[in-house]
Amino acid sequence: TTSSTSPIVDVLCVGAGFSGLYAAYQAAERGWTFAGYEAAPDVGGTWYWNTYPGARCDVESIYYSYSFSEELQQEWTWSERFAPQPEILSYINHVADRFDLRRLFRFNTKVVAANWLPDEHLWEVTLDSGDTQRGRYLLAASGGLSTPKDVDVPGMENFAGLTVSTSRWNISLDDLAGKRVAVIGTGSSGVQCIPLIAEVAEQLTVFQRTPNYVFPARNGPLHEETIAEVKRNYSAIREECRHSPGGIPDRPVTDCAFDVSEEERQERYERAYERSGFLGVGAEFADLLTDPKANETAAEFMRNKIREIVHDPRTASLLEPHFHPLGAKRSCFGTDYYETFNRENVSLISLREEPITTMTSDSIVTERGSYEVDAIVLAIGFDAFTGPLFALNVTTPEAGRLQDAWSDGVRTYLGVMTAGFPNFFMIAGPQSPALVSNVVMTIEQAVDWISDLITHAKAEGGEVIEPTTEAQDDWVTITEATVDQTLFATTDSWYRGSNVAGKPTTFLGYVGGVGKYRRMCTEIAKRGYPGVKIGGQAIAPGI
Ligand code: NA7
Repeated sequence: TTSSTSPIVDVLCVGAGFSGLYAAYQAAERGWTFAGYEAAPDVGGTWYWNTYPGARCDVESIYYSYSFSEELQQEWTWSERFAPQPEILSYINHVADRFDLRRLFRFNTKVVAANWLPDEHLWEVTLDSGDTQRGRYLLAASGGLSTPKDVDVPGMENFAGLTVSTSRWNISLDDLAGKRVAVIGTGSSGVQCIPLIAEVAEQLTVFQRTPNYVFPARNGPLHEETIAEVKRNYSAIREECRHSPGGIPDRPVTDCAFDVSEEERQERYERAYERSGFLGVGAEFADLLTDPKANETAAEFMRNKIREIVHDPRTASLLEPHFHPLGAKRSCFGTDYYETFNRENVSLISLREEPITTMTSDSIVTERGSYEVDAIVLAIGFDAFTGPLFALNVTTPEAGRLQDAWSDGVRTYLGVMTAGFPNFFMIAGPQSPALVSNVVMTIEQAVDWISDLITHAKAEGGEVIEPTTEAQDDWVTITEATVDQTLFATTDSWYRGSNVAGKPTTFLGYVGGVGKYRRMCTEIAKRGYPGVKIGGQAIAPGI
């Protein structure tokens, strides 16, 4: 069929990960009809797909979880400081069942187009089956790190051995046992899977383009007393997270790297290195992300650690990050990452010394040599934030497609809406704090704010919601001015779209802090949403 006779719904939603499920929960709470679509066979979003060995969250599990239900946070118990992917996925499944949200989604179903019908004030989504569905509001809960980057490794199509991507992992670790394996990419995904693949592979060759800063994750079981303590104080902890810079409890530092002696600096880095996590080395002084010289002291501390851990001096020097400031590109948290390079069966190739020129059916060919392998693991990252949004082909007759409207870079109001696309909302979208925060906090805040705005508009009798161009321009200026003060602005990374060829450079997040952002959004709501046009008298019956 090319059309459907399903009744018009209030909310159309793409994605059944953390964002989509909470959006469904809020819709149900508010009595709105909801039609959700999910490409995967089940809930989970990025945690459904990223099942590679070692996949885990590097935000601590007690924070990286929903805060909206006291019962939920009391009944669920995390087993480790950093939850492994299977545990996060079972948590998401638990939430879906507990709040009866699964019925609100159609699985194995992709939204391939979304068109605004200006006369009806409705969105019409087209599904990969050809079916269509109409609804008043369109929520993109499609995630920031959900569209894998296109494979841009030369000659990949020639390779006849086993190929697997971390973001679409579909083999078992055993399938790599006794094989000569290559891993291409050393971001968080590569860093997490490399030590585990090394344990089973006959030979592992890591192809590294840019060495990153890898902190020891210091993962471990969560002790009963810790859990009891957290549960006793959960609502206070969550409140602290909501008003913190990163969506995790803060550890404020006000002094700068050169305010203290060299000796004290080293001691503090050591303690931070032991503590690890996002409040570790990279957050030890207030100026590490703004002053390159200060940053260099932390960077050099990490390089020393690498030289201490890795026995072979040449391998150690290739692993030393020299190409970007610490933290300006997403830092990684590993377990035995550098130690893995001391294994007999592991070697490291620097793609800066010898770029890949092509592949043959059984080898990776670089400018210096040829490496025979049985399997290639791609850990090359994502087309972050805009990839998943553009895949929806969101279109209005006036503004055209979202990707055309944003051809010179992303433009949003609060990372939530964009001018020219009425009733279209992004949850944890580009230019929101999602990028550099505990994203679950950002998701809850966004869903609450969007839902309140819709409630407000309904009460006003308006059903068309759109930000003004002026408010949007202001927000873009704020996000740029905020990031321009930091080393993020000058470092190539997926944060700025520089990992995807041809992607316009827009810093994809707001780095002013989760707490500050929340205050701004709350204030805007209190003032009756000045920046947002609410119009369109109700014309469709029944909603
Ligand atoms: P990332 O962090 O984007 O890492 C991708 C890695 O792959 C990185 O080391 C890249 O090197 C490398 N890469 C990408 N393309 C190529 C090609 N063509 N050839 C060789 N090497 C390549 O993705 P992850 O999946 O690890 O992590 C994404 C986020 O998920 C992470 O930040 C957390 O927030 C969770 P480069 O640095 O570009 O030189």
